Amino acid sequence: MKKSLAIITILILCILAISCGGSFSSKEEAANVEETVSNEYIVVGFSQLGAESDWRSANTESMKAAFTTENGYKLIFEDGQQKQTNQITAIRTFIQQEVDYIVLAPVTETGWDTVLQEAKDAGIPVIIVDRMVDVSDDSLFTCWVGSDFELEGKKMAEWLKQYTLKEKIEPSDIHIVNIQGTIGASAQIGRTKGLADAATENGWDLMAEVTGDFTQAKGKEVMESLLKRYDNINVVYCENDNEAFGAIEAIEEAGKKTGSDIANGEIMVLSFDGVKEDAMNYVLQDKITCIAECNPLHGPRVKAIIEALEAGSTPEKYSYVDEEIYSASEVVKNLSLDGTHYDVTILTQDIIDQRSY
Ligand code: GZL
Ligand code: ZN
Repeated sequence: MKKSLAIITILILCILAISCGGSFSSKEEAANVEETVSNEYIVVGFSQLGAESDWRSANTESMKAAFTTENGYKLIFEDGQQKQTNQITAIRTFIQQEVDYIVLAPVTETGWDTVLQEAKDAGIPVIIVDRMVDVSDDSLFTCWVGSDFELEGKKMAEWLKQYTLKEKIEPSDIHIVNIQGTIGASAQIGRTKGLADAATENGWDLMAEVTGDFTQAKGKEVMESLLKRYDNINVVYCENDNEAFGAIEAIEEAGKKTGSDIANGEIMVLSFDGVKEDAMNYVLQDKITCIAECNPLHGPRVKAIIEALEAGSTPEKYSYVDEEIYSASEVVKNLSLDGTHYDVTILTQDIIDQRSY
């Protein structure tokens, strides 16, 4: 679009110049016109997967705040409503519009090869954000920015293991269900694997894995059916906060209480994301006992990648965002995983107030 925008602008200039008798009435007008020509925008087509969660809203805000006209960008935003077909259509539209860059937040990992090949054939760089794409040829995208989802799952499972050791809870007394995210999304694949491997290793009773599609409504529906199926659930692993909100509603409507005191009949809720206000406030109230953060602020990172590409340099192919683990419980203060040390952030209102999302 940058290219054709410049051509159109120059054409308008010529018409203007001829119609004004070949010159401009004032220096100021010429400067204004000059400004228009130089005011080239980098046009970015962003295919966002949906608006299913607080995390997704924060992610969208971060991208919109980065790609403003003040910063020299024109952002074309398309919401895929959690359907891959909508995202593929959006990418094809961006190609027709001759955008300068395509940014894709893919709903699931597979099924992108054909449309990314079309973008490559059109000479438009593609940057993947958040979840990963599983393509036959990784030259089909230029860069990826996101989270290590399996590490998030491993951190959460390690937190639970430390908790059971400190509280002297037998591994076989952990009766856990997993309300999974959208099946096939990298966040679901990684978080599910992190728990499943730990359950096997530690001897936990992982009774069910059912998708809640990262939404509050589905999370509640799934929790209601799990409570009917099992009378001994004492840990609920939710693959995002919005599912956790739904699960907590179902648990409370069933006359039970969520909290860390599983020895006294409370149902412990574990979750991912950590978007304030609601989720982090739930941790302060011990309605959610532990959250593995998932950082949604990809806007500045993608902007830096585009600026690097514009300057002709080659940014890292894969860049991971840093993420914490939060709990109000003082029982577990740090984790060590594969030789790496992670401090648990013991959550306070001040910490929540200082967070930017
Ligand atoms: C994770 C992201 C997930 C969030 C959910 O990076 O893909 O999708 O954890 C969101 O809240 O729906
Ligand atoms: Zn430390």
